[in-house]
Amino acid sequence: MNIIVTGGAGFIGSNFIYYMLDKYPDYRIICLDLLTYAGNLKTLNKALENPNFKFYKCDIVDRETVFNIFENEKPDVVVNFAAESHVDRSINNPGLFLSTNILGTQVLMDACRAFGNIRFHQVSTDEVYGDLPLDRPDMLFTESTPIKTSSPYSASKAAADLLVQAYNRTFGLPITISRCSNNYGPYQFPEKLIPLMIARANDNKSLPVYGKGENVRDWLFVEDHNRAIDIIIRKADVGEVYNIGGNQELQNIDVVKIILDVLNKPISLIEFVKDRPGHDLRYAIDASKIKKDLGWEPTLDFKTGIKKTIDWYMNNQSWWKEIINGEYLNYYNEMYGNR
Ligand code: NAD
Ligand code: TDX
Repeated sequence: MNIIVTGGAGFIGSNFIYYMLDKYPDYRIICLDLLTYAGNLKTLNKALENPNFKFYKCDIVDRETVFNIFENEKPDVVVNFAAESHVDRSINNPGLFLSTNILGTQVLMDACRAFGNIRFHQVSTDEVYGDLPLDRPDMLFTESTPIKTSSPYSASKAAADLLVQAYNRTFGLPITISRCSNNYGPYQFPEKLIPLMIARANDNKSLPVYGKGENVRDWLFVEDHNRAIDIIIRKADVGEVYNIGGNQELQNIDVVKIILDVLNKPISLIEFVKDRPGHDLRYAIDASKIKKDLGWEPTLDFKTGIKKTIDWYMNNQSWWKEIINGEYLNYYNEMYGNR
């Protein structure tokens, strides 16, 4: 089996590559990644030593290069992780999100059509459903919840998600889609809530919590997400859409307090800052369809997963410190300078 993994130098994609190389020693994994600010080739150092792994620095929007790679590599399956993925950046620069997330997905699906109707898996997100009220714990996103987005990021992911469904209906492309809740774990870029708070708390810096910290996210350990994708690409029927969630809903303020507690740092590091515009209130997933059809369930609760994650960040400080010493510093001032 030859699998093209796009966005494999980023957080979830790199974890997926290691998961697959470990589980299927005879599979070939071909990674396409543009190495934007969020992609880090160092993350793939160990994979690069494996003869069954190949890396191409490639923009998924670049049709000619993508088609050449497909022609040479003859993939059986494509898993599309590549995306601009940070909501705050999409508020500052929506155009890039529309290009990568929508047009890049189109180019990849055109290549799948051109080289033999290759199976295509789209890594979508629960953010396509918009948000749920804070005072209705009974409400959950199901796969038939209407698409209703809040940020340029989620709108671009929703457009891609719909385009993938359209390619199935119009052209018969064999697709599947997964819509997952918030991931955490090793190799997450320290601009997202959990790694940002771990890195800053470790350095005794203030922890910027948006608004009152009341917003709720459902947290899933990254390996549980990748195990679900593996099951979907091997077992799911063509055309199916699956929600994936951890069933671990927490308010942001509680996530930050747990991190402070594990790191033995004072609560006084928390600083409430101006809220994110259009900030989604609550995400919560009904993942009963994937359990019923494919037998997938999350294995790690948040308490266990966050300890593993904090251990990883403490044992791999050079990975995130090198990021923070680079472009990240300018980015941080751009985002938080006026808050
Ligand atoms: P990430 O930002 O860590 O990684 C994205 C990767 O895509 C990077 O390596 C980057 O270099 C690459 N990339 C960006 N633009 C590209 C382009 N034009 N061509 C080729 N490569 C490009 O993101 P992540 O958190 O790992 O998310 C991966 C996917 O999962 C995304 O599609 C995201 O929407 C989705 N998702 C993420 C979460 C989450 O909690 N992180 C939850 C649900 C869904
Ligand atoms: O500094 C911060 N302070 C803060 O309070 C940051 C970076 C975030 N937050 C809040 C905003 C959110 O309510 O924490 C929550 C999580 O924020 P992010 O880590 O930016 O994630 P989110 O906006 O929930 O989106 C994530 O989950 C869905 C991923 O980034 C998306 O790619 C995925 O689709």
